[in-house]
Amino acid sequence: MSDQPNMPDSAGDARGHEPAPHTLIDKLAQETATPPESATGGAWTRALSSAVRDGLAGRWIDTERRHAQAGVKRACYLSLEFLPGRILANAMLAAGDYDAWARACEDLGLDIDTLAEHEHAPALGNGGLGRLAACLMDSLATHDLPAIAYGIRYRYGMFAQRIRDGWQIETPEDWAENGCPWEFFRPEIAYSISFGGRIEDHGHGPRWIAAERVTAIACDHPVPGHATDTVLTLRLWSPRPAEPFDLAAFNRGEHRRALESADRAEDIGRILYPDDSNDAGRELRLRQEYFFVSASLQDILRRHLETADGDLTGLADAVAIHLNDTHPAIAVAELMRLLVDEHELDWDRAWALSTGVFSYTNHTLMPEALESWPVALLGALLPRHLEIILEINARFLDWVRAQQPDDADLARRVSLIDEAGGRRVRMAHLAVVASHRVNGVSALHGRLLAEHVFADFARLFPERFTYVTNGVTPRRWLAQANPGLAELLDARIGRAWRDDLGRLADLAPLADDAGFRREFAAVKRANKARLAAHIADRTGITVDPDSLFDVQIKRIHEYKRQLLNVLGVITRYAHMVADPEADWVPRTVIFAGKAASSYDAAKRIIKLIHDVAAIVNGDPRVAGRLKVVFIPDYGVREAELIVPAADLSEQISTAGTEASGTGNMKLAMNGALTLGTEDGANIEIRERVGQDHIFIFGHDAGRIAALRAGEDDPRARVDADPELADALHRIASGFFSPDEPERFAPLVEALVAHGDHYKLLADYRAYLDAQDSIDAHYRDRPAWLASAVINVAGMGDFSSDRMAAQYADEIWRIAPVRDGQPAEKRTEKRTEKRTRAAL
Ligand code: 26W
Repeated sequence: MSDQPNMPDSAGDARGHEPAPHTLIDKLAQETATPPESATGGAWTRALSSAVRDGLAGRWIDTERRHAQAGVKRACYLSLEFLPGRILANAMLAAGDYDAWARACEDLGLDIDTLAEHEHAPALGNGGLGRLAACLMDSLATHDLPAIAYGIRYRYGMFAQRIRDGWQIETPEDWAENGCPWEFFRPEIAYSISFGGRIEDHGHGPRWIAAERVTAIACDHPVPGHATDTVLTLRLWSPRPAEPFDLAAFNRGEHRRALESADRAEDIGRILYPDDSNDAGRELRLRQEYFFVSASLQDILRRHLETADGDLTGLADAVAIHLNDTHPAIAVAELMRLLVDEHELDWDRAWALSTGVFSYTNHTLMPEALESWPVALLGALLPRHLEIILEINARFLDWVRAQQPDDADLARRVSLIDEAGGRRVRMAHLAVVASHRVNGVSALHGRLLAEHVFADFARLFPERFTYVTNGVTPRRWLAQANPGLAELLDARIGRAWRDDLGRLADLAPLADDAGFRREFAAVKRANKARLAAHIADRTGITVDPDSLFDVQIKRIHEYKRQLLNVLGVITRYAHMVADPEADWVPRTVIFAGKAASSYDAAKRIIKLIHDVAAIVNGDPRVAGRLKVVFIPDYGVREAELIVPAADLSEQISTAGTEASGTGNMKLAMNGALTLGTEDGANIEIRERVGQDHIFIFGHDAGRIAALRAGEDDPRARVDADPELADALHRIASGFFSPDEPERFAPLVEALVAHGDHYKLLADYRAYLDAQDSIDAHYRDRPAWLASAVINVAGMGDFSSDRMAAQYADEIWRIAPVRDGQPAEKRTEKRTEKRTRAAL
């Protein structure tokens, strides 16, 4: 690290620059060559970021040194997505010098919050899975757990969402356009990654003669722990062409062609793939996966060999390698290739090491999201890996047949190759076969994995299957996003909740304290006013901060059922128009979320929300008592504004489809009541906050499965419920889209004519009934506020600190490192153990 510009070359300057106005002025000169009198806000932000970053550098170097000297086992987290959000404020809060920097800024006539707004966050993920990776890293760092995360440095992250005439428009997200002060390119940490070509075997074992090579360069981001010296590394790989361009071709005048191979290399890091997308670009996606996996494993082995005198036998005691979903599953074949072909281990020893190091978290029950690759594509791009996968499969299936000789079909079902309809490699099966732990992300999801998705594997390897319920970091989602509530908590229950969220339980008795409820309500009101101003700024819509803020914020997907919410809004609107004088509870229904660019139904739902909003918001009979808003460009930043202002959190996915959800946790932690199905972590939230403080409705996962198996008749449901028929009719007939009456016909047809796969119609009535109970509860102000307080108090278990501790103890078997020694395992904070032999 010492050869990096702008970093102190000795850890002696560990704390870097102290917060002072003159430091900022110096930094302004060094970073931007601008005098204070002509500096823009952006320039000051660069100066501040640079000063804060300097403070991290020494601790970052020391952490690396401490981990190396302690010789402890380290977790390596492989993830194709990371959504860290803005880093500057978080880094200052972590170091405990936010207030001091704020004062330094103030002395210069600058507002620190305004400066922070200039930061462009790395948006390197689609949704929950990417944000979970960031929350996990925050917790690992805060609790001094030795870990490193690996991913891709996408040049363009998740697309920016614009709304034009109610439709989503995707535009490239150039997050690093103005430079990112938090990244450190390390050209000296570089690996060669091969693609294509053929295998030769001249009697000394197979040799891969690759057709193409790309270099992976490390680009490191610091992940500071809070109130500790630990700073972990997020290492993102950036591709470089082996040759910048073909000079001979260029000199012949073939300028475009001269750049072709360089472009192909750069393409690997060009963009983050949106989820659920089409077949286009699938080869590029596989190239991305292999690129980052190969670089990461080469890095892991190099570091291990450096400290283990070239001996690989202790690998599984030195590293744990975690597959964040199936996206990095090609790592299994790559590690075997490195161990067998490059390091000349025999197959059985290599396989024992592999199953010793790998573990795998699944994040989705959607069959279409379980990746599989055509055998032909994988063989063309990674010929040696295909051979290795086939060898793993042959040995595995031999073993399976010996285990279960009576089940003739079992081998077909568990095979790594799906032979039906074009041969494909099932990446999830590869991950399961090679991992000593396979976990779900909530209790229900863990059970559904073991009973359905991976049922055959759970019978073969019962000891592997477990679950670790997701969690979120209270530092970002409470302390940083909701400073008003954080201050109130500090005053009433002390500061310990920040790294021991279980302490929130101390709040429960205050639910009965009218004075506390008033203070709590004042914080919520201020957050709602802040959001109302943001909504006015972004959408031009005025909303009433005293109305009930009802929010559904997440990726737009049919399984998440934003459309059920819209049906509820339409029915409420019809009721209001029919009886405008009644005493309606004023509501603001807030949506935010992105639709995958190729997902037509999801994009139509966004348009429907806008069309419904235009009619409802403008109807004088409603008189502002129902407003619908869609906040564009949902991401970590928008979530930080919306979450603290929510009264009601809609978590209404079809039971058995949402693996966990983490927005549900963030919202409840900030005092929103949940309106949810018996899905994902909603079930565990109910256990913690109690039946009376949450609104659970609808069919459970078992009933949904039964409906899908044939009992359901969507048309009969519509015929039996005139309000449902009316809501659907309004959508289908063009009531909200007179300019194009057919616009939403496909959405209604999916429900009525094509089997209503996500069972909106089956849950519609129960959803409306639950909404009615919510209105009644909201009218009783003290009761509602008491419920909100009880929700906050009950969220102790949903900290990513608990999640990180479980991964560390039960899956990776790593222990915290402080001051050069592995620390005592901090078991006292653990909640009940959840690993079982079988679920
Ligand atoms: C095409 C590959 C692909 C498929 C799905 C890429 C990305 C995805 C998702 C968007 C994965 C995802 O974010 N899953 C979410 O993970 C969260 C963290 O565990 C869970 O809380 C959510 O329930 C789950 O949807």
